[in-house]
Amino acid sequence: MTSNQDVAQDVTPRAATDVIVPTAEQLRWQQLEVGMFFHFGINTFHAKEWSDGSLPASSFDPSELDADEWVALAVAAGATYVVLTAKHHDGFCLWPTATTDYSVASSPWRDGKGDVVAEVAAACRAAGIGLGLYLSPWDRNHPAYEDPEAYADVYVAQLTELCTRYGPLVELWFDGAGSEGYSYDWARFMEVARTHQPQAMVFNMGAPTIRWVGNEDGLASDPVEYVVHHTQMSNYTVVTTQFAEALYLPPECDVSVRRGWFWAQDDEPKSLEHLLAIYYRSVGLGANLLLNVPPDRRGRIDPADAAVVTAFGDELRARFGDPVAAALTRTGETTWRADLGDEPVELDHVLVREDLTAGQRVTRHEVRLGGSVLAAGGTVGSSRLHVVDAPATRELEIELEGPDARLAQVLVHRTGHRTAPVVPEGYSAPTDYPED
Ligand code: FUL
Repeated sequence: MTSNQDVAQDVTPRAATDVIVPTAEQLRWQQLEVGMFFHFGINTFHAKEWSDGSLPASSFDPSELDADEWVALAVAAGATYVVLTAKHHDGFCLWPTATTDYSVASSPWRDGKGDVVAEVAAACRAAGIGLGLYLSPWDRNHPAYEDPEAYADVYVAQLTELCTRYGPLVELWFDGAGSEGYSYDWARFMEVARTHQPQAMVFNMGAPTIRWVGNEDGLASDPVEYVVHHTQMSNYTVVTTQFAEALYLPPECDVSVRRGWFWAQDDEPKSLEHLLAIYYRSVGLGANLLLNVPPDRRGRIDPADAAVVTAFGDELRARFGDPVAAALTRTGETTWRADLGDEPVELDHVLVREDLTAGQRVTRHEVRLGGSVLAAGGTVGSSRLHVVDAPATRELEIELEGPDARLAQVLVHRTGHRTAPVVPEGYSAPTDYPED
């Protein structure tokens, strides 16, 4: 038996009594499964991961920006939403904002009349996928940042512009990096989100509805707890945010297709095997995956990135695009029979989904065939993928432990692969501050 249950423990244990019911919006977001992150901004033009807000706006000049191409790649990868860095830590705004001159309006791109956020929003609308926006709280350019009260006005204005100009948003991404020790007026920021984008998920800060998984490798680990008492702040600190009470916060696993979040000439994409391993360890463990693909200085997708990300989407469709759905019958307090039809079905993967409408309840589970255990693990959540070594069969047995645990769906796949893809030995995303 090969399975993905033997991965490291998550850091956020919950009490057995913490069953919290998710909102309909949270459940909808969990079904989105894969998103695509686009890191694009002033850094793109200087091969930098972070910059301090002093790089000239005049250097932002993509020659062939094509948001339709970005979004087409997201669709090819199987993503159902995108998240764009509207403003990274350097403070450079990709939309013409009234709050600062440090924006596309001061750049030569489209004669200072362009709006990257609008172009990406239009491309998403045309492709029928969701849009999320990243607005860094940490702002290294705006003079008001030194004064939290004055900066709150700026941030409220920026968030209001983003929440009112570009249609419905799937997600508002609040990155904790660089914000240790700073006191933001989250009550005001959340009021903006609630007023203008009540359905949008709030990532990790303020009054969050989804959380950061706790690393930038794109990897969740079993158990994947949706109910937690704290979130972790960023990859560069051990600081956490504690909540007075437990919250239902399903995790999102963010990872870049390259080492860097922004495009740089000398960087290169991860292998197909590595991307598949990330998928198995994120979506396959019941977490969303947010895969970053950084547009280059032309404002186009680097062909090397496009090739591997397209291959990733193709491979996912080849493996999981034609499942056999089991008919489920409850056979006991904790057991279900999963009928696969009249003829024996060949299979090498089993996907189990928990019914989360009354909260996350499964703490342990097994997939069995004729009494022998094919796969076992802790949480199931929105989707739990197991690689199994099994003969063709007409039925499986599923056991779910946990208070009033409920089964939603069982799918079996014949992918031709009987081992899970693996992350290259020793790979992990940087945890030191990048150089300015
Ligand atoms: C980090 C940031 O510092 C990186 O630049 C990137 O935006 C990543 C998603 O989050 O913490």
